[in-house]
This record gives sequence, structure tokens and C-alpha cells, in this order.
Amino acid sequence: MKTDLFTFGEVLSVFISSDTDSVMSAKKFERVTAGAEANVAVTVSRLGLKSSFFSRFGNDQLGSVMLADIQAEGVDVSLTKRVDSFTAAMVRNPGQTAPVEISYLRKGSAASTIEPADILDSYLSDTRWLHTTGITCAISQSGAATVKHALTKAASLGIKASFDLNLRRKLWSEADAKKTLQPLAENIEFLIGGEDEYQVVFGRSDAKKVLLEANNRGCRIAVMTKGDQQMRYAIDGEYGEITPPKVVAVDPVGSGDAFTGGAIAGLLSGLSEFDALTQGSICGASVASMFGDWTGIPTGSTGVVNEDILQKIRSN
Ligand code: KDG
Repeated sequence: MKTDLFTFGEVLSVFISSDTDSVMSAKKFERVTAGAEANVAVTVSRLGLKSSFFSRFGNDQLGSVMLADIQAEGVDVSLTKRVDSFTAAMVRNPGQTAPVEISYLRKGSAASTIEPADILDSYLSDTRWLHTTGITCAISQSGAATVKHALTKAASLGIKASFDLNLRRKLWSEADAKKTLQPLAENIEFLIGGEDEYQVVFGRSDAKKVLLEANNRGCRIAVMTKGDQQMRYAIDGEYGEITPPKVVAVDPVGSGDAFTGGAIAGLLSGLSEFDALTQGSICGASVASMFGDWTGIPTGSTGVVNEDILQKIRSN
């Protein structure tokens, strides 16, 4: 049976300081599993659709525990590989009294060895949707080649795809990001980026102009997110804005992925583009209102958020 979503990328064990809001002074850390693509896979799964996630994990404890975490969310991880390297991690503060500051332990990681041959044609022909991000392009040249290969193959098979620009300045320079990401941000069903990411990749951030330009480049649904502020979109040359529900923001990390997953699930379930993006913004707001990348991801069925959860978030 076809999966609804196939995605691949790096997962990270995120160690969050729990006794102080600074990694420098903390003695205690909580560990959670995260990673942009895995976050999207979990969102789609929580909303009742079938998602499949590929990565290369190290033969280590973090690899084992993260695979178990993702699998416990109902995501199919049967395609993943274990390789002779380490599984990546990130260290951060919770960001409650100070801005979130992150450090990566990922250069040369297991996932950075992902290569085009990992993505068999059958992974794409067996899914309804492919999701990829700029993070996989940033972790290694073979990662970037794999994203290009998967997007090209999906297009040739008529499989819809989404691409999140997801610029990570700690991983590469803006110039390198632009060179790699700009050619990939073409002929994609659903393109997602923040204001600063469009600025780097397209050289401008005027929402209406840049989103319509993305439509002209063959990105049918182009979205510009801006945290909890208005989300701008252009669909087939029509520009619009959506105001996300207001929530008390506890931890915005991961909310962009919940937006993307919620929107993809909505599109796959047959919601209109506007309703799917609105659903995405509700998922994003819910994640921002709770601590951790996955805690606030709503549940649903057949790709649609449960009505009681919708009402709760809207009445906040
Ligand atoms: O979007 C949330 C992600 O940024 C986080 O889970 C970690 O994927 C991550 C990354 O590479 O920064």
C-alpha cells in the first residue's frame, strides 16, 4: 500500500538544559528527538496518515533511541540504514528567559553520508508526497545531491513534492546556500520559507513579489512564514494572507515543521489549499504553545485535525 508521505533527512537528539536557561551553567538536560523532516513525518502520522522516514543512523545508543521514538509515533522507519558513524545531536537552552541558542554536534555524522543511491525509485513511486529540506543540502554535498536526485525523480514520476528552504547559517554560508537552494526551489508543488530565507535564496523578501516569483518558477503553492505573525502565500498567481491563531508562545522551535506537516496532510486529505494552509498554521501555533518539537502536534484522522482540538486552540 502507498504511503501518504515519504521524507528523509537528519534526526538529532536535542539536549535541552532543564535546570537553568543557559547551556553554560546547566547541570541537567532533557533529551528529545527532533529534526525538521522527522517533525513533518510525525505531524502527518499524528493526523492519521501513513508516513515513511528514511535516514542513516549510527550504530549507537542515540541512533537506537531516536529510531524507537519515531517508530512510536507510527512513522514507518523500516527503510532506514544503520552505518558505522555517530548519530547527531544538538544542545540548546529552553529559551524561556533568554533567546534560544543552539550548538550542533553533527559534522561528519551518520546522516551526512546519505547519498542518492539510498533513495530507491520504489520509495518515490510508493508514496503520494515527497518532502525535503535545505538542511539535508547543508549537512554534506552528498546530502544535497540526494535532495536533488529525489526531487528530480519525484517530478519524473508525477509525485508531488514540498521543499522547505530551512536555511541553517551554522551549517553553511549564505552564498553556498543560495547557490544550492535556488535551483532546487523550482517546479515544486509546495515551497516553504521564512522572510530571511527568501531574502537569501531569491535575493528579495517583499512577500507578494517573491511569492508570485516563486509561482512563476513553477512552485504552485509558495508560503512565507513569520513565526506567530501573518503567514503570506501565493497560489497559482493569487496572493493572500492567513492570521495564525493566537497562543502563548512557549517554544517556537519545531512550529514551522508542524505548519508544513499540517498543510501537507490537509492537501493530501483533499482540503482546499486555503484550508490546508490554515490547518498548518493551527498545527504550528499548537506546537509553539508547548515545550518541544512534538509535544503540541495535534492529533487527527484522515489528515484533518480533530474538531475538539481545533476548538480548543481557537478559543485560546
Ligand atoms: O525545525 C526544527 C528543527 O530546526 C530542529 O528540530 C532541528 O532539524 C533541526 C536542525 O537541523 O536545525
